[in-house]
Amino acid sequence: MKLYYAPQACSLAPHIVLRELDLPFELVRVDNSTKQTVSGENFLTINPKGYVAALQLANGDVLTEGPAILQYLADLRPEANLAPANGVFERVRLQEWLNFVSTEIHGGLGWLFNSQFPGDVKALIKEKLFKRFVVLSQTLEGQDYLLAGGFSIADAYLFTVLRWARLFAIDLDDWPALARFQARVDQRPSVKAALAAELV
Ligand SMILES: N[C@@H](CCC(=O)N[C@@H](CS)C(=O)NCC(=O)O)C(=O)O
Repeated sequence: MKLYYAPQACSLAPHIVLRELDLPFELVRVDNSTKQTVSGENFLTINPKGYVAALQLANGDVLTEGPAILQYLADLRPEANLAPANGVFERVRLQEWLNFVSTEIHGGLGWLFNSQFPGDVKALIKEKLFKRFVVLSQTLEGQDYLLAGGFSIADAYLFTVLRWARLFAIDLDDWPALARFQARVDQRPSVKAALAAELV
């Protein structure tokens, strides 16, 4: 498998999960401003949507959209328990979190990268985002991870996008359960290895 990624982008989540699962993979760095891979390939021929993450499978198929990629990977090694089995209620709970992280947290923080948005618009975005942080805190005050059963792909995703908070002068210490969550996930060997690999 090939994971098309950009350093510190949302593609870090499937990168962490590939390492959690100890699956063989190749990392292909994409320059998001030029849409070229490190070897000069036109990334738009891989993913016409033009964004990471994209996962190319051995048969050439390309899978996009973080929550889909994460679930595909987790199901390759069900024994690692990064996702409850399909067909049980907890899987739907996982999907509920994946969607929340995608639309409310990834989406919210993602808007803040837009340099064309004026300060007052960004303030409104932050106001909404902080309400979502309260929702996350309510769960993470009572348990270490989003699912009661332990670390899952949703945590890899949440950790990835919450890392961007500091870029926008958002101090996660204002939500202590979130700061503790970040510190906890940051300690995982898969996370350390993925971050180190992306800095190269
Ligand atoms: N809906 C996509 C969004 C992916 C996304 O936002 N990727 C960002 C990096 S975090 C990106 O590559 N942006 C570049 C662009 O849109 O040109 C997903 O959930 O995977």
